[in-house]
Amino acid sequence: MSETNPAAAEAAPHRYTAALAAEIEARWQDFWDAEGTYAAPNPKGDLAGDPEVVARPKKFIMDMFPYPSGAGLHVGHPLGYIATDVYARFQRMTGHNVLHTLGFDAFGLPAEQYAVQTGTHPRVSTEANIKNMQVQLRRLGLGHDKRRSFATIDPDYYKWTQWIFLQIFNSWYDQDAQKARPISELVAQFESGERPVPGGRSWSELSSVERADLLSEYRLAYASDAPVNWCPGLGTVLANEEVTADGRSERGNFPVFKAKLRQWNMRITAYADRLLDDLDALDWPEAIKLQQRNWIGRSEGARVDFPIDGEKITVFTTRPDTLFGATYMVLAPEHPLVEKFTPDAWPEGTHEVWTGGHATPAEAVAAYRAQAASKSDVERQAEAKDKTGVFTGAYATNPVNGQKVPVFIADYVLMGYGTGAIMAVPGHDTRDFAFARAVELPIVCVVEPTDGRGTDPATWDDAFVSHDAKIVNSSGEHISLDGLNVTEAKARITEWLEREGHGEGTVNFRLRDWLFSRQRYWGEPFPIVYDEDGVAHALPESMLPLELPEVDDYSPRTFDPDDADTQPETPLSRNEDWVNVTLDLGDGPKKYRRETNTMPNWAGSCWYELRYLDPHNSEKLVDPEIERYWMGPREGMPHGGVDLYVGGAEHAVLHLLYARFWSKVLHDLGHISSAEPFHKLFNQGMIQAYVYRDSRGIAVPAAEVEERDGGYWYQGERVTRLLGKMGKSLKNAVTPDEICAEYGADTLRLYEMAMGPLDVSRPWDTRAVVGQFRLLQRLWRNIVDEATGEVTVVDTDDVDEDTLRALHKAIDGVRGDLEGMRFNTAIAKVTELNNHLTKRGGPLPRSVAEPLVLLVAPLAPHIAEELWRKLGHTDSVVHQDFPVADPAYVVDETVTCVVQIKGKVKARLEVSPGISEDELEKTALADERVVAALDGAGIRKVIVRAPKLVNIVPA
Ligand code: ANZ
Repeated sequence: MSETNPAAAEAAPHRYTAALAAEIEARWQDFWDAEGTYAAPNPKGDLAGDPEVVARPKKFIMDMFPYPSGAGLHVGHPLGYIATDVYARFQRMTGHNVLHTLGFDAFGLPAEQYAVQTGTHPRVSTEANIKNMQVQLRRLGLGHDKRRSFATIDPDYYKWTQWIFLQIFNSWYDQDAQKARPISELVAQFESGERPVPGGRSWSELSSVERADLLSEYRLAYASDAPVNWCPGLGTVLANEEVTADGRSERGNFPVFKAKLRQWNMRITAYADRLLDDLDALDWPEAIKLQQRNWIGRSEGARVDFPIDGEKITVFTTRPDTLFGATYMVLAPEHPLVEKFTPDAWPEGTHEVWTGGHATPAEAVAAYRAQAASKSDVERQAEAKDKTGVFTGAYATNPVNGQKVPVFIADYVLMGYGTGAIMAVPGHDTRDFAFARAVELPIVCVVEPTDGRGTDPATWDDAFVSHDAKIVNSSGEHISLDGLNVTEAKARITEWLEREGHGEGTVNFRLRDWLFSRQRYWGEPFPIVYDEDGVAHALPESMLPLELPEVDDYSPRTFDPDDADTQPETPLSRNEDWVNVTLDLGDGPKKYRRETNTMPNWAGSCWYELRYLDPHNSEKLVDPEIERYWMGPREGMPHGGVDLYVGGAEHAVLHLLYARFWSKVLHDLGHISSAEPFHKLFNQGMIQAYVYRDSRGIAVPAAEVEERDGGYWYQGERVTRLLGKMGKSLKNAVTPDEICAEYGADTLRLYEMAMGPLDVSRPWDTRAVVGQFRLLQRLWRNIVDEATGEVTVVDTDDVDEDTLRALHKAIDGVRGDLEGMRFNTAIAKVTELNNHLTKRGGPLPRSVAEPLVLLVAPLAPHIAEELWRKLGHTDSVVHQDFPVADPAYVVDETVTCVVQIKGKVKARLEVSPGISEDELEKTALADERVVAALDGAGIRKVIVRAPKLVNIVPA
């Protein structure tokens, strides 16, 4: 493949071979490191640098940082890193101060699991993995500012993760101001009486525990006993975002149960509206915005109170317009009011299907609750028709018409959504319809069907669901909605409910608070201690970082994956010396117990962009001036943020939502000027690979498969080929190291960028890599004499017109393509130019060779640096100006086409030499002189000789 023929090597000792590429690449990588070529200066601080560079426009370009796994990289991993590197290099060459670096996201489950399996400390294996990855990445020639790199496990870094946690803990969301404020300001409001203390007592009358409990209702980070996702198989609780649609753990695929456990939460729901609204101004793929919108799930509707025994049940509905059709109510089985309203005996004449055969309502409720507890939320919400439930024996009153409606419990209503109670409108809600049919409840039509089924629900097979129809059967003593459309009726009834005190318009969100504790060792410890009353206290900043203790047993306690009744145990709790401490938190030494949960692995990636800006600052997480310089709001970026963030689409609702939330809190508290972390987001595609399987379906080593006779063969046996993921388990992983050894990093970079548009997934094909190697060989040969190693360019102003056109068109095209991240078409244009020059032959004029090298520089930086120096330059190619096309050579050259009618010249047209016959005919017939000359006469025949002649024969 690469040059191994000894005779050829002797004839051309300076040919671009893999060996030469390796030598060039290692040499320039060392040089760049030594010179700090990619250092991006800050306006101030320890990374302050050349004010002239700082005065330029800036670009902050970022990758989703890697998790340092033990398997190392395959060629799929660096796709995005190469792309951002090409883009960053182009930006440097177009006059920007570019910040581009890469850190490591190094806390989390895999390191811990690996550590448990092998008995090595997670820090040891993680640091080894980081080293290994750094070697692999360095080999690719990525232009990172290494002074700014860090790992999330560095105590200097997680000190600030803990500090941010405390900022969140020590703040509350002021609904009036629509922003987070310090909790001390809330305390002041309670103290002064400006804000009444619920329950009627004054702040000074509350005990420390009562005060802590009250503040906990407001804090943006708070501990609560709400039901959480407990995964015995992993031994930890999980955030909603980490649970799959079928109620299992995203990692490990274990069952997840709802359990009541005291856990830390982040009040992300306070930001639901802003998280939605601010999406609009972000330059993100629409698909990701949509996923976030759906996850946040804003529903407009109303809360309606149904009186019952002098109290009320409040429901959330998106369809208050259907209130006249509410013929029963359903509470979630766990709803706290169920016991309260359940009577001792069934009311007279209660239907058998309503009681489920139980002797008393209490018995029916208990039996049903037990059954519901064993199902996941997803199972409960499944579209299957068999909706189950039982009557509680209680009746409430529909406020709009005074009708008594029976109250049921049914598991299709979830406790965690809305108010955990619904008004059931079986005529117009499919789930309610199914349930009403199953237990013989009345169904009323209040929205006139537009599909011809008529208004008698007895004849229907399903609910009639429409937002665009007329309201009927909805007149009462106090209000009538009849004849209104759905939207008008919603407005009218909401206004009535509010006026009469029966409810109010409201917005409900699907988003839940973010469960923030994990029962793991390998994560950031919480900077929280508990006093003897169990009240949580923040550690003062001076005690940060709170380092992870060195322990012997860091393994999580896992359980039978199916045993929902287990309880998590935190590894840190086994370490009594660390857990029990005497601290002086300002009021003298006292005994405390440390929080023993750790933070989820998302914490470290929630704010890392900020630390890249000012990585060594020991006073602040980031200096405000430096943050404003790199990330502050500016034209077109009203919330500020990173200029370009590239990574996989799988992070749509986890990392990207959490990071946005933390940015907003830090922004509200005045620590940063940006209110969004990432202004532009780009999702790269995946590099896929062929998976070859034998007749048993077992993957065979892809590298050893032969293609012949239209089939694929492995050790004499025919195998099948399918496109799949790349990885060790499928025996098709190709490492960047292999490709670098075979051809060099520049070839690998070009190949990955040339495979297709960056956002599209593409199959890897090792055999095709050589094509890009040949391009670099021809480029080299166009500038360097392979026998002597000397450059062959000549200093002359005399350049042929064809070459000037080819050059300037390439400059123009490549510039646009690199700016637009169309790296594949940029490479096609470089190839076309290079082919033109190869065909042209002869020594290249310097005025052509130099821009050619500059065009290549962002894509294949090592060979470009080498050629640039060979061309006599003493400064790096990295900071040269990218060439600018001369427009005179970019516009297409034209030829004159003569248009004749009956042999007489009527017009002359300037057209492109490559114009098609069809297009030329159309252009000629549309020309106004031709139209005038024809004067409405029909056409018998048109003879076209592109590009020079059109002859029209009128009818
Ligand atoms: C009456 C009604 C009539 C409803 C109708 C729908 C159609 P989204 O859009 O997802 O917000 N609902 C409310 N809380 C619920 C809970 N905890 N568990 C299950 N279902 C619940 O859905 C809101 C609608 O879902 C609400 O509007 C309520 O049913 C139901 F023709 O109220 B509706």
